[in-house]
Amino acid sequence: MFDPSRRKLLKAAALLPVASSFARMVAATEALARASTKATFALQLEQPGRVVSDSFTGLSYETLQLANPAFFSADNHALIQLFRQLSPHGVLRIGGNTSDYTVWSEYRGTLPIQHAGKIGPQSTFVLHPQSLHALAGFLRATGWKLVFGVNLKIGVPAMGVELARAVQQIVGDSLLAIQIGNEANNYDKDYAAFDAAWTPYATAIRAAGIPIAGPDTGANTDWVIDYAKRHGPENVFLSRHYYRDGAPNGSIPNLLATDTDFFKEVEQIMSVADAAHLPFRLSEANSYYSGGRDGVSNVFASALWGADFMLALAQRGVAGINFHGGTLESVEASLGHGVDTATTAADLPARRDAVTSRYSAIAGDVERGFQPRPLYYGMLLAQQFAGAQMVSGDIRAAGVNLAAYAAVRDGTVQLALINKDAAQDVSIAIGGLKGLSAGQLMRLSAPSLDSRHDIVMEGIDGAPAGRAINVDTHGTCHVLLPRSSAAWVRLNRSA
Ligand code: BDP
Repeated sequence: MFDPSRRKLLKAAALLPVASSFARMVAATEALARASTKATFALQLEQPGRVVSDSFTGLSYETLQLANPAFFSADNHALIQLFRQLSPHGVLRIGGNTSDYTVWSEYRGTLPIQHAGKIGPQSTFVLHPQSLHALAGFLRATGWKLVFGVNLKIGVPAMGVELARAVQQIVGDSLLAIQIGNEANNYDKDYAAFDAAWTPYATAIRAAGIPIAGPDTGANTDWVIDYAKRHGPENVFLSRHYYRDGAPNGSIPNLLATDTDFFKEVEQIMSVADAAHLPFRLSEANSYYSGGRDGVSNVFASALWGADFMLALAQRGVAGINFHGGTLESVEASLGHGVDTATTAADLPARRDAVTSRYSAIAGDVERGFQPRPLYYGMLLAQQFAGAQMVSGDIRAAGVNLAAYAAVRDGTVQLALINKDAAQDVSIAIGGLKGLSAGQLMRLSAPSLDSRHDIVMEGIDGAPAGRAINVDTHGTCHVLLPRSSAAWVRLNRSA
């Protein structure tokens, strides 16, 4: 017979483990709060800053990636999905060392033989129209714009113009700009030599009604400034590259320490770019050159770095960043290395990793499919700021390696809190939020800083939706941020 008291008992018993795990969770949170270092982030909502470009997020690939027309193609649904999830208005840059060793299959003029240096591509790559047609389909399917680099190093402007024309005809409105040469500061003797080689290309490409950008230098700010002064108005944006250092010097602590000197250079460029009313992009960037550092560039630390780095740039008014990556084969060829991607890895994620360059934000290839790398999640966090207006805030973090950013959009306030400290949990009091009530907090976390997989960004990808968060009557809200983790917060205006 049905016994209601027995049913109640059973129900209560069933809830016991839940209750005790809830109690454990509360106790753990309280313990964390007691043990954590206190920090404050005081917002000045009345001091709005830069508006973050809608097309802030970007990726960069070697021209050699186009060797397989099935890679950037309207049929590569898995890659299209990952691009679209990353940004509805992103920028794909095609270039790198292999762009300066690319010849256009349709060019009928004579070409000099390009000699290979010690580092860099060891042979030329013949680009066929089929790859550009496929790329056009990929761009239409993703909604992304294209920045495309032509070969300056070979010194044949006529071929550069023909290729630029073909790109424009084939991809149409998806073309944002043509760049001429990749890191010419690594092969031209000085700025004057570069300018002399570059000018015939630029003149002819512009005469054909095709937009250009540049100078796409490596780690060189002076050339960007010289170029802006001489050619600023001819360009749709200014560009240079960034890598923290070479792969042999890479480490997690190095990556997570702020590169203050570089931001000074960014500020220098921005003052010139602003005066010329020109956007400035890091058209190619990543953690460590020479293809990235295994165990650093491809682990969770790179997500925290990527989010912080992007937002530090956005705060300074930089218009965008293209993280370099792609298959291991394409990137290693850009450095003059052949690769053997045969792998014995049993599982698919590891096999995809094995065929991918170490710093790439997306792993995989046409054969094995694609998956996000940790860096991808950091980019997703920063992408939440696209189109928003940054606001100033004062961080007091008592020795914790903490980064914090705020922005406003349609009356809502959003925050990115990034605890890059591997040793300290932090309890942050965010002040200056009068007029705001409640919102949502979404965490970005992983089992550890060196996790290659199992990254969770709440609010996306079937992950938990995040949790409610409140602003108190003093206009303060409190966030507990465990070491090596980040959070994104969105707060609404009080009704
Ligand atoms: C940049 C090059 C790119 C390389 C990268 C690297 O433009 O082609 O793949 O360095 O060294 O300088 O990882």
